[in-house]
Amino acid sequence: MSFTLDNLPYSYDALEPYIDKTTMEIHHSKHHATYVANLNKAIEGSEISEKSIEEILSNISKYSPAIRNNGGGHFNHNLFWKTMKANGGGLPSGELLETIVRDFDSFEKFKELFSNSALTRFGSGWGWLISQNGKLIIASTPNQDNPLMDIAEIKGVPILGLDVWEHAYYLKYQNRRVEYISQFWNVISWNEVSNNFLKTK
Ligand code: MN3
Repeated sequence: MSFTLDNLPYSYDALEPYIDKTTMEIHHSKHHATYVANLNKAIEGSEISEKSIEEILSNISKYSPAIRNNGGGHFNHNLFWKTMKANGGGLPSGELLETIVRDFDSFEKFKELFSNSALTRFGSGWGWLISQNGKLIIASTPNQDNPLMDIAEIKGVPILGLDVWEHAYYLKYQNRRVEYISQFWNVISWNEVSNNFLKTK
C-alpha cells in the first residue's frame, strides 16, 4: 500500500484574495507532500490489513505515532482542498441546509459555533463539522488527529474541516487566526460538503 499526492482541483491562486497563492503552494507542495512521503515511509514494511486511509484511521490506536500524524495529515488535507473552491461561500442548500438548521437552529448560529470551535483550538489542529449517521456536530482535534480516529474524543465522519495550523494562514494573516477563519466562509464548496454529508446517511 502506498499513497500519492493528488493535484489540487484548482490553481494555487484560485482562492485569492482569501487564501493567498504562496500559502496554498507551500501548504500543498511542501506540507501535504511531506505528510504523504512520511506516511509511505511509516507504513513501509508494516502489515496493514486495512484497505483505505479511512479504515486505517478508524483503527489508529494500534499504529505508530508516525502513521497517526502523517495518515491524519494526508486525509485531512485531501478533505480540506476538496471542500474549497474559487467563488465558493454563500449558503448550503437542500438537505444539508435543513439539517444545519435542525441541529444548530440557524445557519448563522452554526457559523458562529464552528468559527468559535476553530478559533479556540489551542495550538495546532483542526475545526470540524461531522456527521454521526446524519446528525451534525461541531468538533475540533489537536495536531493531525481527526474524528474518524478511534482515539478521538468526539467521533463521526468529517464533512468539512478547517486547518488552523499557523502554516495555513501565517503568511497572510500572521497571528490573526480570527480573520483567517472569517474569510474561510468565502471559499467553502457547499456542493462538496453536501455530497460528503449525503454519503454519511
Ligand atoms: Mn495544513
